[in-house]
Amino acid sequence: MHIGRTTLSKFVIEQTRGAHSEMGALLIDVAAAVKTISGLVGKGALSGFSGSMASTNVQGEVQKKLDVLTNEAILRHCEWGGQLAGMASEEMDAPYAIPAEYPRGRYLLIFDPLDGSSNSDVNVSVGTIFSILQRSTAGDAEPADFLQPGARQVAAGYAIYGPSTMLVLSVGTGTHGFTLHRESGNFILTHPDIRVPETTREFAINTSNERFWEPPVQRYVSECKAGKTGIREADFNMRWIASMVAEVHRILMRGGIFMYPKDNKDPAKPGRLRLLYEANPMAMLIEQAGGAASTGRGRILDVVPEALHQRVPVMLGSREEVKRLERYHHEYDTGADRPFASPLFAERSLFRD
Ligand code: AFP
Repeated sequence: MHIGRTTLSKFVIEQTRGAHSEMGALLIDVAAAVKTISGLVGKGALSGFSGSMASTNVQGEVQKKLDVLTNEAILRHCEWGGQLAGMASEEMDAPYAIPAEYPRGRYLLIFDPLDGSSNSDVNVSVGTIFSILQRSTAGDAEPADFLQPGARQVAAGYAIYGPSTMLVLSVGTGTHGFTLHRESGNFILTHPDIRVPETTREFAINTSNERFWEPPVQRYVSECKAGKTGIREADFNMRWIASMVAEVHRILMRGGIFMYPKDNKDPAKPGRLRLLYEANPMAMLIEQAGGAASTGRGRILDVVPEALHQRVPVMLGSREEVKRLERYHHEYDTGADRPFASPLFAERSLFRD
């Protein structure tokens, strides 16, 4: 059925020839880890690994047994090959040093082994997200090596474990989707050169946080909800899966916008999603597919990280909608969205009176 079609291995070897040929081998190991995780997740309750651990991760979140197992799966599959200088993950406080017995390379692998894991017990799609950066030389990575803006990523991708398992990847030459052919164990290129439609009538946000959002986000969402009779003059649809991988996948397939904005629910957290292993890889995939990814006040890929587990506001998807949100933030920051409240207007009114 798939004989003669492009496999992931063939694709990455062809796409990374030359300067990044070692990265091809690393991506094949990442794909092997993804297949292991797909098998584990696909067993559901039969795996015996549902439920939580007694431990919490560095973010203070309760770890699922699957969070820990999937983290181990990626470490074991990727540590031995000699391409890596170090790894970092949502589930580990500090970067992981490559064991002494293995050779070192110049790449850095950063990942969220099971995003949306709180959904795994209810049989909703979950995913693995990864980002690859590089150092100038091979050797053991320092923590500071990981703190590079997302624009320097040499590859990014995610796997989605849904009715089918897919791996969606960019090595800087577009965004491409591969579907796991379970019988042969091969990922087959089924979605070459994915493009995000420029316009959309579908938005995704957790509206239970509405009262904590900043005014520009409240403005945007209320305009979408106002539908045909509002200023957008169109009815919008809303989706919320609470699994970022599934939301981004839907946007890559049919357009839309996903928002996890800054809110004041917990002032210590400027957004929920993590920059290095959630926002940056998804931003690269979306941009490579012709979409846009912003904090509301600038391109996500230009944010200079200050900490490994740093959080960031995320607004990504169809370009026109992301640009509209950026404009609303700008108008809010400059006061242009409320001229009647500006000191200049007050002065003018006084003068008129
Ligand atoms: P978990 O991996 O802890 O389940 O978190 C997933 C996630 O960070 C992201 O995938 C979702 O967009 C977001 O949480 C959903 O969170 P809420 O629906 O609770 O706001």
